[in-house]
Amino acid sequence: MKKHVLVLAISAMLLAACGKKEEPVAAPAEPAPVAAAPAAPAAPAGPVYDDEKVLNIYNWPDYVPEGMIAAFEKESGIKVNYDTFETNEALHAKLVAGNTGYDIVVPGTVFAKGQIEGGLLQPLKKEQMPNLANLDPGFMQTLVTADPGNNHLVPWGWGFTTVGINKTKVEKALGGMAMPENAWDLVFKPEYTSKLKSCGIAYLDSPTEIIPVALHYIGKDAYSNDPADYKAAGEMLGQVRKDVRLFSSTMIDDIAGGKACAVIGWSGDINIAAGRAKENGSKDEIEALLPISGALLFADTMAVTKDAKHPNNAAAFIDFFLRPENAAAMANEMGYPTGNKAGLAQVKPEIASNKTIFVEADYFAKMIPPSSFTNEAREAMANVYNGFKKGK
Ligand code: SPD
Repeated sequence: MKKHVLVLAISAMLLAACGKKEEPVAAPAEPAPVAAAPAAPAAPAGPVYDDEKVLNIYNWPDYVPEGMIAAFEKESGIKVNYDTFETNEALHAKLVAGNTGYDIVVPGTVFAKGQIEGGLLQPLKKEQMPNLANLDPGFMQTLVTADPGNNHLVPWGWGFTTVGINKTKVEKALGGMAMPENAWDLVFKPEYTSKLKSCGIAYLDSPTEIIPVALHYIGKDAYSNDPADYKAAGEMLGQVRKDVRLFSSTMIDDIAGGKACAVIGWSGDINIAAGRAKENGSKDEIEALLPISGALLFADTMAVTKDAKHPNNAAAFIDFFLRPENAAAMANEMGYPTGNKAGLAQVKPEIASNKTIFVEADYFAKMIPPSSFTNEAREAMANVYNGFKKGK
């Protein structure tokens, strides 16, 4: 089936991401043995809950289907406190500081590898998660580089960082000028940005979102550790700084409401903006693009913090999320697939055929697979990014 081919395609691409050395955040842990498959050990008769019926979740904004948390609360009697963070950097800083107060967090794998090695996340209670069996083993294999043995991470959603446009507004702002062959030109090339600044350019507000795509645009490794590469990326970005109107990691309403016509954003969020604009009566066409030179893949994953106060409630929620209907809702409502094979049958046909949600195998060949960042690389990227943002 086509969707299965797609899961395999992302598996292959993500597997290709293996091998980057990651600096541990704190004390390095012994490498865990690699599990053959994500299958769970024999499950207890039903969910196990902690005495205190509370669960504290820290996730990205606009990333949970409507009613999912309420459905879990109703079924389990657990009160969920659901907070959001806007960047991997923000979550990482909280984890490093410790005492987060959160039970479940949702780091991208590019950060999770170091967080596991640093002992910031605890092993999953797999025996309490029978629905782990719903996950695609090929997809789970792609997470092994970050999480040996699949012992800490359960996929929440995956997608890609790309260029999103309000086509109607972009065409108008470009006047007679043709759309570029490479969509990244729209946000990185002064020839285009100087025109699109009139309808608004928005960038995600994080060094590890912007510097990798900028590096890729100038022909460098998106996950380079070379300071000279960062300098070159900073110089390229410096040329378009004056044309960037907004820095935001919650830009759905900015796109849908007309504050931005060209963005560096996340695939699912751009699709949500397209739907929201329509709901609001706009006739403008909003699209997530598939740049000819590729887009940056990411996978966000649930993990339990090392000092979680409600680890059993966390396991119960993770297992609940892994039900096929919840996985399908992530794709149907949020525009992000989850790597849950059992949920594919419930994905709506119009979502399954959307090539910016379930990307076709041939485009995957162009995608930039996830890797991970060393502490030094993150610091150097932050310096370049902050200088760029300040216009220095
Ligand atoms: N609406 C939020 C989507 C979450 C995206 N996470 C992206 C991480 C990319 N590095």
